Amino acid sequence: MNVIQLLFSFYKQKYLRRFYDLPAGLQSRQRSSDAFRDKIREMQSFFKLKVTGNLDDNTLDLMKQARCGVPDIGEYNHFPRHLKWPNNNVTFRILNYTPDLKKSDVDRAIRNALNVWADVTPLTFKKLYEGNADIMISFGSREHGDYNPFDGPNGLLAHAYPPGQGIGGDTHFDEDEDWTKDSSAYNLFIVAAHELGHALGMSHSSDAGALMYPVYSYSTGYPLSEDDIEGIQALYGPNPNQKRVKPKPDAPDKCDPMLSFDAVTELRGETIIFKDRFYWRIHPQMPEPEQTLIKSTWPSIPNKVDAAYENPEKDLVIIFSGIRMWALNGYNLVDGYPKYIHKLGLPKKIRKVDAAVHIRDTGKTLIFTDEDYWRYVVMRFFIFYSFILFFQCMQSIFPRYLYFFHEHIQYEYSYTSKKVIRILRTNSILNC
Ligand SMILES: [Ca+2]
Ligand SMILES: [Ca+2]
Ligand SMILES: [Ca+2]
Ligand SMILES: [Zn+2]
Ligand SMILES: [Zn+2]
Repeated sequence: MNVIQLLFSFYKQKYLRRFYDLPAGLQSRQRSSDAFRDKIREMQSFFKLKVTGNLDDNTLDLMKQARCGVPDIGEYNHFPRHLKWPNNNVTFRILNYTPDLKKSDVDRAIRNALNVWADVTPLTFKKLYEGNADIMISFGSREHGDYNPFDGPNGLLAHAYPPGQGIGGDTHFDEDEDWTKDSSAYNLFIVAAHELGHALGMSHSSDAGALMYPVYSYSTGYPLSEDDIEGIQALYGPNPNQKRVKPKPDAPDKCDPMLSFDAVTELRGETIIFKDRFYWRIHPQMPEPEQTLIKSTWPSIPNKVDAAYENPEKDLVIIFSGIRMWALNGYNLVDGYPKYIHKLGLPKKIRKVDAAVHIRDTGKTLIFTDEDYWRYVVMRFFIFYSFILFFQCMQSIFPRYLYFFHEHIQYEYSYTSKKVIRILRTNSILNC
């Protein structure tokens, strides 16, 4: 083991100790490695990864993501579960401010984050400027007074304590992060809404679409999912004023018979399927498709992908959303993007791409738009079959076939014989 491997091994143990209560300093080597593997399994099952007990790439990738400092396993939380504030009028106080933002931006982020929860419950929040409030909010770095230190930039972003006396409800943000009101670094409103969920008694959710999912991701719009709303209403009941909120759509169910896709592409032998804020990754060696939030892998790509294709000769995947496109090399974003789709020579009136595919045999890329179907050959376009207008999405898995996905049906099209040879359900590609 070299120094880097050794440091990394310490880091992984720390992660499992912090979030999965891996006991520190067990005597026997055998027992300690068994405990380590058990905790890896617990973590893999929480995050719905394949449960192997091994630190595979997916597990390691997750460990590197920025997240909340509260443990994932409720029973191992330092406090009993299902704590709540005894009355619905909760007080809060902002003890200090981050220099990263204007004071008024911090006030607004905290107020909006509290409103997210007030919208769906009978809770009201009163701001105090002195004395002791139920929820004391502060920014600090490293050891900041609760023997629960932060870790410098990235990694842990914030933590909060469940309702109760003293430190209960208190919410701390890591000042070593760069706090923003947009997506350029960590968005204070989103992190605050998550942490204040803990301060009201919520534990972590393993639903990647929930606000209470422990890993940070940026999104716009109302941040609660159905899962979050059920959780908070189980504690406090619904809002008697019937404030109508539109929850974020839940993570799509891969076996929903009516499932349709937004976009499909290959990526170095894997298949990537975009749907809403999520994508599935299908690897030939993995029995189960893996579902991840788009934002947690590519924070700058919008939550709605219109089309995508792989150009294997250039080892690039092009992703379209609205009038812009992004390029990936492997899972990494390529510098110099996003670019406008009109750079491809599309007419200015085209505001989005419906589907795109690259045909390996010919080295040509086909781009579909609302009104027309284009074949793109080094800045030249010409009209192709008109029936394809209706198909939202397509891909080629095997060199001889194209798969046209239209709503919940897929058509297997042989472009050597130029006809549809099989009709399948869209989600058959997801093992359903
Ligand atoms: Ca308190
Ligand atoms: Ca940190
Ligand atoms: Ca800072
Ligand atoms: Zn959390
Ligand atoms: Zn703290």
